[in-house]
Amino acid sequence: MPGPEFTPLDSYREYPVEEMRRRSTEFRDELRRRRTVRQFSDRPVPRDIVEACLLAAGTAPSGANLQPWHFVVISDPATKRNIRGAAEREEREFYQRRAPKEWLDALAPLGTDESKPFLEIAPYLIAVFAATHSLLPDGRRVKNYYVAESVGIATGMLVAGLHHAGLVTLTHTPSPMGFLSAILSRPADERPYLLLVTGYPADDAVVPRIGKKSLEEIVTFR
Ligand code: IYR
Repeated sequence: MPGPEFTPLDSYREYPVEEMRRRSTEFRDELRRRRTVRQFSDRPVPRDIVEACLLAAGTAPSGANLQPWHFVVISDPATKRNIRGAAEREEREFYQRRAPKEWLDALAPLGTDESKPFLEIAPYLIAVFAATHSLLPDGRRVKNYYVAESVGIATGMLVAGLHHAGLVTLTHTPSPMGFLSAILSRPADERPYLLLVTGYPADDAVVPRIGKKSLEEIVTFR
């Protein structure tokens, strides 16, 4: 096993406190403008923009730096149609049979239902997979650690990056989503984590009137 190798931390930048204050509030306000959108335009998005956002997501911290994520970027119309068909089959089951009343009550303010036309309309569907194992450069297959945490952080960074670039996303979690592994031919040690619908919003897109919790509600200082 090779020992650790270190290099100076030359990427770090310290800012004067006033500049830190400005940067933190600007970032807060930028993220506060982000909304989950369910009505997409079919306008194409240059692939290099999505690639830059994926590279940003790939900088996320991960257990033992094993980077247990894989992103499948789907723009092929036939694959999108397959995914929509499979997702709507699961969602119909969910809304008409599987979901307990309590869950449907929690979803009511969002106005969601089993119809998922955006899966065909949006230019990109980014299927995020979480890998239970990694293949090292030397060919060894090792177990990944803190997979859900690592992939969750990377996905959050991807959502923030796409928003920052000027796109909108929908974090879609058809349940169960095993069909994504089959349609996208992913190996058994990769679990579908979520489907990130990505593109421009439709001109007439609307969003539910819902809010975020206050600082007092989400934070305790002690
Ligand atoms: N997967 C379903 C239901 C759904 C569940 C939750 I929790 C949401 O925040 C939103 C939707 C759907 O996509 O409609």
